[in-house]
Formats: sequence, structure tokens, C-alpha cells
Amino acid sequence: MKFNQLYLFAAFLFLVLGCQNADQPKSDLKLWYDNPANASAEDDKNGWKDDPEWLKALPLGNGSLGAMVFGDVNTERIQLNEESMWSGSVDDNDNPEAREAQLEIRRLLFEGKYKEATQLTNKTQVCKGAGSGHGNGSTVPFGCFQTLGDLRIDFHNEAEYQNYYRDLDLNTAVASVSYTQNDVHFKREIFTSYPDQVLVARFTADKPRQLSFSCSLDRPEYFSTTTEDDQLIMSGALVDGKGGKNLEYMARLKAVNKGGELAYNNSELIVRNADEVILLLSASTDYVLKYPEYKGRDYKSITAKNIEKAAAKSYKQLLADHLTEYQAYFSRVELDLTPEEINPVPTDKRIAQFKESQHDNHLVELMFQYGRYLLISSSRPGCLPANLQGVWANKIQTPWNADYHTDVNVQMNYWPAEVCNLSEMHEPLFDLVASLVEPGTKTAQVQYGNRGWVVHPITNIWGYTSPGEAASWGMHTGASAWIATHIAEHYRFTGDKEFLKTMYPVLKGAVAFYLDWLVEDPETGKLVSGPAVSPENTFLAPDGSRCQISMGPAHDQEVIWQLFTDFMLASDELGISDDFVKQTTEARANLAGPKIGSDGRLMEWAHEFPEVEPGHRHISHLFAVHPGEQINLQETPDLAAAAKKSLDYRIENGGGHTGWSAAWLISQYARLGEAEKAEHSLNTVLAKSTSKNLFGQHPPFQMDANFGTTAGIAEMLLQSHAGVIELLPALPADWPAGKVSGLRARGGYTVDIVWAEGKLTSAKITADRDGTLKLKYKDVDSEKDLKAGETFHFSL
Ligand code: FUC
Repeated sequence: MKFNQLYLFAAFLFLVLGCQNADQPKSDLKLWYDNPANASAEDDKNGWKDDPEWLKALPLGNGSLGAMVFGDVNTERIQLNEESMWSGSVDDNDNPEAREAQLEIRRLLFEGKYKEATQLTNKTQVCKGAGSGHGNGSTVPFGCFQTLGDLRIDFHNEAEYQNYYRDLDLNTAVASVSYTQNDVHFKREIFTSYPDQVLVARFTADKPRQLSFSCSLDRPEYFSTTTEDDQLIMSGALVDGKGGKNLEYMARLKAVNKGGELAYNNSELIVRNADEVILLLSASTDYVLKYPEYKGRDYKSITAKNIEKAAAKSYKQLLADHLTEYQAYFSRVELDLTPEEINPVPTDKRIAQFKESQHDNHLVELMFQYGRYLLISSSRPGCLPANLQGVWANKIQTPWNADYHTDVNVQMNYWPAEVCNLSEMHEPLFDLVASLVEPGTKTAQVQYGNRGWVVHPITNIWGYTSPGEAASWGMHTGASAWIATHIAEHYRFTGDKEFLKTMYPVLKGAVAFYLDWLVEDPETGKLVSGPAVSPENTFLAPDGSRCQISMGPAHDQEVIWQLFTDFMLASDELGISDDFVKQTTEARANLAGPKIGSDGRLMEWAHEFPEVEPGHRHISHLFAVHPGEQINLQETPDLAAAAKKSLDYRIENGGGHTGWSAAWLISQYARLGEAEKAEHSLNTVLAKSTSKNLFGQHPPFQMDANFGTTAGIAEMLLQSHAGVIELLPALPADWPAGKVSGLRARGGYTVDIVWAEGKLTSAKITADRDGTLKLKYKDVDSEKDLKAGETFHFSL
């Protein structure tokens, strides 16, 4: 095609695309759509059934306030959440019977009587009472994280509309909606502000006096609305699971208009003929993360003050303060995986196309940054940690109560925090862990007569630390060790000694429990944990019965090894070398370690049992590969090879079939240097476990897949768990050229990497503090002493 023809064609293309909609995405870090989510669709009453329209809505969050924007035209729905909207209450589920039966169970297990031991464990070791209600705990004391309610906006207008567009811009954390109706161009911009603790929604039109609508607030149960001081107020109390009420909550809505009039009645805020309207919403509850009351927050005045303060600011100021705070976190990391043109189709169509193409590197960039966005939006300092659904849920009964599952799920939520340069977002997890020490100490004492504190596979905002209500999953005794390993991880990245000093007693308490819990295996003389499960997995005992309980499952052995290792590091860093540290060091040396089975795979249990479900979603015996450090290519190549065999076998038998499980495989294969297999697992998440709004799918919706995917992509580009910083350890052929900046490495380094034709071209490593940088790229190793703030430029 000659130049002028080419030129004419390009001009024609620009015209077509350009005039389609002035609001088309300028950068590729946007989720965008050319159709709304249907705001009038009813949510399914079944808590476990996803609502397709809700999974098209776009999430906003400031750590405590969550919102899902449907972007519909004639009626808008903004589904609301507040992080502490939990039914339930503090309850005592510790089982004093457990202690007595423990010796007998251990005797049965060491004699190989697994069926009898599992039966006795189900009889004596599980929690007293309803526990989590088998994941349906909204009406039992365990409770359930649930919707705050809905802000519904009715424009009382059924006219046709054109030029529809909506998006969520990850660079600004602002959702927008725009369309033309009756020759008027309408726009909405919505964000949740952390500095001002409000949701802000601005409505504009390109002609005066065009904005007329009514707003209402409601939720499925236990609410009333009133009007006070020109605010629409929804409030109420949730059930305590014991026949009464417990948590109290309030949401306040205020409108600030330019032109037109406002009116209020007890159930509505009405806007007539305005030029511009700003809606401000604040919400809070009486919840406080403090054992044993967990109450006392003055939510009425907090919400009133938030509204008052926000109403005194202009929209411009509200937005500016929000951007300053949000972008300070988000803009730290950039990822560019391809020079290719962005695929100019709406996000829901891109995901559908990916199922076929299995190739869209910009979509991988978007997913990577989306995980960072969701963590910032659901886990700000001073807030509760991200739960199974982050901070977003539209039901009263949410799957698994949207609680904090500590047998992989909440840990996965925080795998991106450090490496993806969002260390502050880790803090809510440490607040939760620290708050579990008191109730966990009681559980350790009552259930087992042990020192220290313990948590099992589930917890909630009411300090639940007892086992679950069924042995098959409820007897995960490695949970507190696993969750406590986040403490030293935070320290390895930040070097924050004050943090380490503050959390040392928490770490020590976790160690104390296991020093009392571990017993010598009469066969090997090694220390083993049990009665315990390999999370939620079942084996066939020699008598053919299906069992879960054993002594020394690999998972427990590995998380306890990591906990002891972390405690020894913390003690060393703080200059503590007392008897307790000595005991811990000896105990670690005497722990039963990872073993390779006769088929060359890493053994999941202390004995080689046939698996009931060879493709099980949990890969708990591979904790030592990731997120642990006990097994790695550098120091334990044989165990690493066995681990790879276990992974391949799991997948050959259907493993990785839940979003989080496939996401974990990305990091596992990356740690084993298997780039193509890591990318294959990534593609599996994108193709099979990703909703139209890019929310992860278990199914149902579960957010850990988002966080696990973001962490997995980082793990393919940078690793630092084995004492060296490894550049591009698992770079797939599909990412031949690219760059990443702002990733973090243990030892306190910020790392930028550029590559082309599948090879490293350069790297920049900046040190937070004085130290010796150990760097590795393929078989090139280098070492360099760096001063705090100094940057090392590495190239081949
Ligand atoms: C564990 C997992 C399930 C689910 C639940 C929230 O029980 O085994 O797959 O993710 O947590």
C-alpha cells in the first residue's frame, strides 16, 4: 500500500475509533466495557451462587469501605460493604475433652490405626458448638461477613441511550460511566477515599439542569432508614448467632448539588434539575479489633464527622487527596510485557478471547496490576485484612462466611504485599495475628494444655481460634505457624527492627505452642506434629479406610521448620540468645524433614499412603518450595526434583482446578525454574477462573486467586528466598521482551529489570540499607557491597 494510501487509511481508522467514544481508554491499565451491569437483576438468595451481573460490576475500596459499581443507565446500583459488617459474636468453642483423648489418638496413630484415630479425633478434638456452621455461619456465633447494603439511584428515565462506556482506571482507582441520552452527555465518576473515609460519586451533564434522580439505601434484612441533618441514614444491628443482636452499623448519605433542588423523606434523597451532584457516603460499625469485647467504636459520630469534613471540601480537593494517597502506593511498580498494540476490545470480550488465544500479554499486565489494586483497596493500614472476598460481598450468607481461612487462603492474599512493593498493606494481617494471641492462648491451654497460642484453619473477626467442626479440615494445627511466617517475611523485606521487636512475643508464643505440641516418633526418634491433617486432603489407610488424621504430615513439619527458622533469625537480629532460643534450635534440628517416596515424589504424609484424590486442590506438602524456603534449587536439588514430580502428578490428575490452586502453581513452578509450566498455570487462571470483572473464581467468587496470580507473575521475574536475588528465574518464551520496575527483594532492595530476545539486558538494584548484594542471573553470580541508597547497575 503506497504511503498516501496508508496515510489516508490511518486517518480513516482514527476517525472511526476516535469518534466512537471520546472516553475510550488512554492507558492499558483500565478495565472497560461497552455495556452496563444490570442494576435491576435480583441477587440469588443462595449465598453460594454467584450473581452474574454483580460479577460485571467494578470494585472500589479504601481498605474498610467497599463498593461495586454496576454502571447501569436508568437505575444505578452501588453495592456497598464495610469491612466489619459481620453477624455473629464472641463465643467459646474450645473443647476441654481434646486434652484427655490426645495421648490415645497419638498411640493409635503410631500403631497405624488411622480409622480409629480419625473417629476419636472427630469425637474429641473438633470444636465445641457449631464452629463455622460448615461455611454457612451467618446465623451461628461464628457469623459471616456480609453486604452493608445498596445505594440505588433511580433516574426515572427509560429513554434510549448511546455511546455507552464504563471503566475502572487502576492508575486513579476511579470508576466512570458515560453515555448520551436525549442529546445530553452524562458522566459519573466514583471513588472511595481513604484520607476522607467516604465514597464520592460525582454526576455531571454537558447541559444545565439535566440531573434528576432519587437515591435510596437498603439491605436484605435488619435495617431502617431515616433522615437527619439533610442526610439519608441507614442503620441497624446484626444477629449474634445466639438469638440476639450484636454488631451495630450506620451508613450516611449526603448530596452536594450545584443548581436544582434537593429534598429528603424518610426513605429517599431526591435531586431535581441539578447541573452537578456530588454524593458522599460514609459507613462504620461499633466494631473494634480487641479481644474479648470487640466493640466500642463510636460509629455514629465517626460517620457524621466524615460526612461533614468531606462536604466541606470541593470535588477537586477530594479527588486530589485521594489520588495523592492511592498513587503513592500504586505507582511504585510498573510492568511492561510487550510492545504489541493493546487489544482494543472491552475487558469482558478480552477474557472470552483469551480462553481461545491463551495469549494476551497486556491482559497479563492488567491482571498483575489488578491484584495490586485489589490489595490496596481491601487492606489499608489500620483496617481489617482482606478476607476470602477481599472486602466485597453482596450477600447475607457469603461462601465460607468470607472468613479468614488460614490453611492457604489468607496467606495467599498477602503473597504480593512485599515483592510487589505494598508492604504497608501487610499491616492489617499482623494486627489480626496479634489480636489472636489471647484467644489462641486460651485454646492452646484448654484444648491441649500447651503454652503459647494456636489457631486452626479458620478465624473470624470475633477471635475464633478453636479447631473446625470436622476433623478432615478442622484439625489443621499448622495454621498458626504458617500465618506467623509472614512476620519474618515482612522483616526480611523491610528490615524494620521496631516491627520485629513488637512482634517477637507473638512469634515466641507461636513457637512455644509447637515446642509443647511436638512429640518424638517412636520409630524415628524425630519430632513430629499431630494428630494433624494435610489440609483438607484424604488418604487410604492400610485397612482401606479413608482417613485424614496422621502424625507428622509433611505440611505441618515444613511450616513448623519455617517458624522455628524465622524465630531463630528474629532472635539473632534482636541479639537474643536464651534457653528458649536454644531449645528451638535443637527442636528444629530434630524435626522430621521432607522425604522422597518410592515413586520419586515428595511425600505428603510420613508414610506412603495411596491418595483418594490425586488431583487435590491443596498442595500443602509443597509449602517448603513456596512460600517457604526449606526446599530450593540451590541448596536441595533432589527434594526440588521430587517436588516437581509431585506437582506434575497433581496436574496430570486434574490438580489446579480452583482459582487459588492454579494461582499457587504459578509460584511453585517459578520457584522450580519451570517458566513454561508457570505460564501455563497463569493461563489456566485467566482462561478458567476469571470473571468478567476479572474477579478470581474458586468458583464461586474468591479473591485469593487474584492475589496469588499477581504474586506468581512477580515470582517468575524476581526471586530472593534462597539468599540470592535471582533475576528472571522463570521467564517464558511468550514474554521475549519487557521491563519491570519497583519490585522488592529480601534484604531491602528495589529492583528494575529490562530484557529482550528472552535475555536480560540490564538490571538496577537499589539498597535500602548497607549490606552485601548477592545477585544471580542464570549461571552468572555477582556480589557487591552497597551502602544505603546506593544503586548497582547490572548488565551482561
Ligand atoms: C479451603 C479450600 C477451599 C476454599 C475454602 C475457602 O477450605 O480448601 O477450596 O478455598 O478454603
